Amino acid sequence: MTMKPPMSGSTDNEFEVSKKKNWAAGVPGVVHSMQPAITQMGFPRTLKLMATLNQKGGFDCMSCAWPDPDHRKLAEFCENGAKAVTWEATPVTVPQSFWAENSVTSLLDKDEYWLGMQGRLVEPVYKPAGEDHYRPVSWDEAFEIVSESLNSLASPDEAAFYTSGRTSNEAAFVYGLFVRAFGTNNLPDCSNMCHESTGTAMGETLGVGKSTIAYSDFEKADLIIVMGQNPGTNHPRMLTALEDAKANGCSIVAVNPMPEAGLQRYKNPQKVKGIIGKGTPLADQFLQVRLGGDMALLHAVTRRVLDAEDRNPGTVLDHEFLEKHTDGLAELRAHLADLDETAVRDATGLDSAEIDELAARYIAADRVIITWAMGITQHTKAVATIKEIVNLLLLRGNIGKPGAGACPIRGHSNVQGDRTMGIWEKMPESFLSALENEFSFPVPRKHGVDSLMGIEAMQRGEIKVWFAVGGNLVAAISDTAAAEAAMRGTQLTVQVSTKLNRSHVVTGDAALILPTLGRTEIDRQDSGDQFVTVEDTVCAVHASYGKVEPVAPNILSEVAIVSRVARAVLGDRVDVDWEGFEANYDTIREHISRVVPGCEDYNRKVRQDGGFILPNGPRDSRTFNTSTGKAMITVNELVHVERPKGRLLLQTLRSHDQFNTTIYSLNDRYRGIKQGRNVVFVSPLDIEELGLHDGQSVDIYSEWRDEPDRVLRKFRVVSYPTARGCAAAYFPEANVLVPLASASEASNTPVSKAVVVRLEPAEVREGTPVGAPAGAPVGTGA
Ligand SMILES: Nc1nc2c(c(=O)[nH]1)N[C@H]1C(S)=C(S)[C@@H](COP(=O)(O)OP(=O)(O)OC[C@H]3O[C@@H](n4cnc5c(=O)[nH]c(N)nc54)[C@H](O)[C@@H]3O)O[C@H]1N2
Ligand SMILES: Nc1nc2c(c(=O)[nH]1)N[C@H]1C(S)=C(S)[C@@H](COP(=O)(O)OP(=O)(O)OC[C@H]3O[C@@H](n4cnc5c(=O)[nH]c(N)nc54)[C@H](O)[C@@H]3O)O[C@H]1N2
Ligand SMILES: [Mo]
Repeated sequence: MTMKPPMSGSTDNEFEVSKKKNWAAGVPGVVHSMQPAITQMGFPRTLKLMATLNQKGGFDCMSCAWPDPDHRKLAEFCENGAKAVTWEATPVTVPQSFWAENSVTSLLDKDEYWLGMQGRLVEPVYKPAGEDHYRPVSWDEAFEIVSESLNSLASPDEAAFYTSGRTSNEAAFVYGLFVRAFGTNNLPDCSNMCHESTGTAMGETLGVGKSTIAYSDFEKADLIIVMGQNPGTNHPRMLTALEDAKANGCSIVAVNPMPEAGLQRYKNPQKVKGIIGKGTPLADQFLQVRLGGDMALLHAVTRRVLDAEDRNPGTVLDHEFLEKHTDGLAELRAHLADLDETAVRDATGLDSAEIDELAARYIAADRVIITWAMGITQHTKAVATIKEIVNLLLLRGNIGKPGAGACPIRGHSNVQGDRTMGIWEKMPESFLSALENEFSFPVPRKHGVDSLMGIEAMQRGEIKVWFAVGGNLVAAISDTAAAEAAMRGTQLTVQVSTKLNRSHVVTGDAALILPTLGRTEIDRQDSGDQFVTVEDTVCAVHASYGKVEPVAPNILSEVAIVSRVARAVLGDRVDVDWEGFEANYDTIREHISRVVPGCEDYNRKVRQDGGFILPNGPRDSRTFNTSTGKAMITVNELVHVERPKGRLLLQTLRSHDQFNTTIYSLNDRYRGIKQGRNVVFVSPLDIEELGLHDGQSVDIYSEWRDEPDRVLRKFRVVSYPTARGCAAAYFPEANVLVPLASASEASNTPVSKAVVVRLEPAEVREGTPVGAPAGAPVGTGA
């Protein structure tokens, strides 16, 4: 079906800024969530999908990795889940004529919103080297092109194979297998830009890079600290868990430079009281920390906990736990003895009384959960900061007991499962040797490239073929201009996708787009309808069944595409039954059960009601698979993010109406923004100090070492109650400003939450493109 796609583009005259909202969900949430679905998809298709979203026998919502509660209610979905479903299950498709009508060059002027709105991709298309148009090709031709290109490389390491976190466990396992059979560990993924810092910090200190709690722990907690996360927008169903916890007497603390709507007040759309009442005030304490100030805050709280123990020995710390299960307390104590409170105040912007209050809450609570997301992971000192979260939890034995633990909240709905299945450029030896035993081919051991290293390798001409299962790397990674130039230097780019995005129009010499089924759709194979499996942020694995007819007949599942690519590329080089994988996903799961730890008897366990929970040493038995066999309390040097005079620190974040690089609308309801995304949120005090005014048009320059400034032009200043010295703008537009070389220590994650910027009144230069590098020639207006 082809329908006229909606028009795109933010027009300045439609732009509106109103008072920010301090509550989330409630009636407007549900109305907003249903409305686009009804307009675009037609009522019956929408209702059918909404009714099976996250239900037993239904499909897993692909909007985020939030877990399902044990007792699911009907309508266990959120506004943003509904948007994701609508976006994927739209009946609008890209017509065949589109490719002849639109050159790749002409598509470069279109924004992500417009590209996505063209509808679902329904046939493989190919852009030969030297040409400016894609044209439809058969699947066999497409696989032949991939095979020729990969097999002509001098080394398998000249290709990289990206994954975005929507890919199912089955597709991820087959993909990782194919890539290693081809001969490389070049398996970068979106996680490199997301929770990599979490995996690094928790892996080292606790021996597992994943949450140490189960869903049921939320309702048992006495205190939940939500750090650097905006659940009202990005994990809306978490608000229900927080509300339930609160009803059981739990206190909730939010640590964030922005007063985010859901954490202040929440109206539960699934409860009548929630709809008509004023909503539940969720956060009992809000610490408006400065960007990057969390490490200092954690040091200061930890120091207060240690001081309290010194004042009343034997009453504060969990000595039994510390002695039996941890190493490093004495070193931490010595290190924090001379904590500089002035440095803490500068870094956090908080006064001592606020920190005292948080420390008192922590000491008073027997069971504490700390959750975090991108506000913590995307900083230079992210890994060290997460280690400090672990330190604080360990002091009172808050790991491995009910209602307590470290809980990173993952982003993409199966980003965690993809890692479990082997999508990582540096999987441990235990996994690689298990794979080798199972399939009897030599599995490469040399570590591969991550996302940033992938771009840098392209810049050096070392990566010539870029193959991506999902995602939109050029828009998602830092320094858009540099990333795009690097991608253009490759020979071939291949994107396995549901919808058009920027990565389809910024290509290598030659380019392929391979359309794939979404999770909402029925996946028919030779042995019958298939289901796939996914893992949520608290390590629960369960099945997901597609529910609606595929949007077009010629689309293949991700498993089918990867299996056929593998057959075309590898021929009989390895003895793997790729055809069998495609025909029946149980055969893939058989291998998973023998290769992936914790997945024994996988086919049976995923068919159980609600699936199963993967084993987790710290959570289950206080077992720590670290270098010392104990949980490691670590010492991390306090580093203050420098903010030169007259500059601001800029974070790049999500609006309420986007999923990463996918833009659903140009609004950000909770923050009071309508019909525009080119905004920069600044505290009124900073606006005044900088001699600017609310509503003014500014150019945002980012400063990095001796590199020339990067600039985003004509952004509108929005006066907003964010922390002093801390500005915010939307990802992905603001990625232009993030220097490629600015990456978190030890995890190599782009530092997208603390970019040093300077705001200058916009130069009146008509037609200067938004996001152009400083000094760029005048081009087409945006
Ligand atoms: N609807 C929707 N859902 C999503 C996504 C989406 O785009 N749309 N994306 C998915 C993905 S992949 C991910 S990773 C998650 C992301 O989920 P979030 O991490 O919630 O996403 P961001 O919008 O980046 O918000 C970062 C939050 O951290 C705060 N913050 C920024 N810097 C700091 C800091 O230095 N300290 C502290 N304490 N706070 C800070 C910001 O003010 C903001 O509230 O959401 C997932 N779910
Ligand atoms: N400045 C800045 N940059 C950031 C961030 C930030 O906060 N600030 N956040 C980072 C984070 S946390 C993440 S996770 C990354 C995200 O990076 P990516 O995962 O690379 O980007 P997405 O926008 O999630 O990818 C969207 C595309 O995936 C495709 N897609 C959707 N569903 C499916 C499917 O079922 N199968 C397949 N094969 N394709 C599908 C569609 O074509 C869609 O256009 O961005 C990172 N970049
Ligand atoms: Mo993410």
